[in-house]
Order: sequence, then structure tokens, then C-alpha cells
Amino acid sequence: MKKPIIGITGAYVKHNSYMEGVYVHHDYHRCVAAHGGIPIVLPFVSPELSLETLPLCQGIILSGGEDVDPRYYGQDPHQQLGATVRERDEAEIAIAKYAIEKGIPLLAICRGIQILNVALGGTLIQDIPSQVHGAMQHTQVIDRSLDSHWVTVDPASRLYEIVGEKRIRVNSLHHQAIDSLGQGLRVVAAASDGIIEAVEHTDASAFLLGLQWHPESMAVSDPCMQRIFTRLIQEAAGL
Ligand SMILES: [Mn+2]
Repeated sequence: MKKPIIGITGAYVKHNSYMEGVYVHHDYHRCVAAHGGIPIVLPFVSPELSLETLPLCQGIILSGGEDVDPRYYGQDPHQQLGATVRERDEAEIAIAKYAIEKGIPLLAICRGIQILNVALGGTLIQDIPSQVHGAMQHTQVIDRSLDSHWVTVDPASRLYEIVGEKRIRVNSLHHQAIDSLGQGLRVVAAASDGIIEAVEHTDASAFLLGLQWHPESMAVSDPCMQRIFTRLIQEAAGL
């Protein structure tokens, strides 16, 4: 099998004027490489450049990071909204639409599931702790590689077909989540407090999975998360 190239979007970091750029947690690279893919980092210079870059990739990961600017779903910022990066939002909205249109396998992780939802016309809960009564802790304080809550998986989903379990343990590093669903998406996993934890596309031609947790940080020791990456790489390789 020819190794597929997996483009991974990144967050914005600026340590000082000498260190400004795109940041991707090393777990994404390790995990893609461990499952037979070639990870490359996608910078967000402009939506146009992102679309010119994508034909180089056989698969795409929309990675975690900043909050999505609520302007892209028609809302004003909540008091607890975190840092936003408009250039990244606009590049990733373009990437998500392109991937669906062209049938490129897409795995949208954490912020990724949120920007995917916004790209398809959905909205977000801007801050779970202050906006969702009775919500559990979704910003775990233990290491990101450790699981912290349950997720119930729809047995009629592609996610279930991949993980093979109706309840799985996930890590949780988010204070935002999907509110109203974007067009064409369906919920395939949720936490016990009702927070949406996974979505699939009802009619995208290619593999498309959005996950609110971080499988790349659990995959070293968790077979369910390993199977998600095995599947992504297989789909990207055209198997
Ligand atoms: Mn969670």
C-alpha cells in the first residue's frame, strides 16, 4: 500500500516575534504515522491557498484548538468565549466544504467537529459550564491521554461499526460543543448530559467522522481509538 498523505490543520501560536506559526500537537503526527499515513501540517495563509493545498492530501484531519468565532453562526460572543482566530476559521470552513464536495476522507477532532458543524450551517454552545445546566466536566484536569467520561454510540452508525462498542470511554478537553446541527450531519454519539460527542454525514460520498474527544491522544493504549485511525488511513489509501 502506498502511504496516504494526511493533511492536518493547526492552531495559531505566537510566543514572540521570532516564534509565530502553526502548531499541531505531536500526538496527531505520531498517531497518523503509527497507522501507516504520512502526516503533513496545513498552514492557514488564506482559504484559497488551503484549497490549492488539499489536492496534495488523500485524507484530512481538522485538529483541536481555539474557539470558533461566533460570527460564523450569527451570534455575539459569550462572556466565556476563548481566543478565536478568524484566518483559521475561514480556512477550515473552506476545507470542510471542499472535503465533503470532493469526497476526501475527513476526520474532524474536537474543535474540528465544531468548525465542521459551523461550515454546514450549524451553531455551537459557546461555553458548556455556564450554558448547559447539569452538564458534567468536559474539561478534564487529568492527562489528555486518559479517559474521563462515557459516550453512548448509536449502533446503526459507522462509528459503531468501527469501534464495535455501544459505550466507550473518551477523554474530554472542550468547553464548547455542537448546539443546532449543521445540514447533512447526524448525531452518532452523545454523553450522558446530552452533549453531542460524535457526528457523521448522512450523504457525503466519502468517510467523514466528527469526534468531540481526542482519539489521537488515547490511541497508544486504546484499541477503539486505534481502529478509528486504522479506518481513516485505509479510506485515505483507497482500500
Ligand atoms: Mn466531552
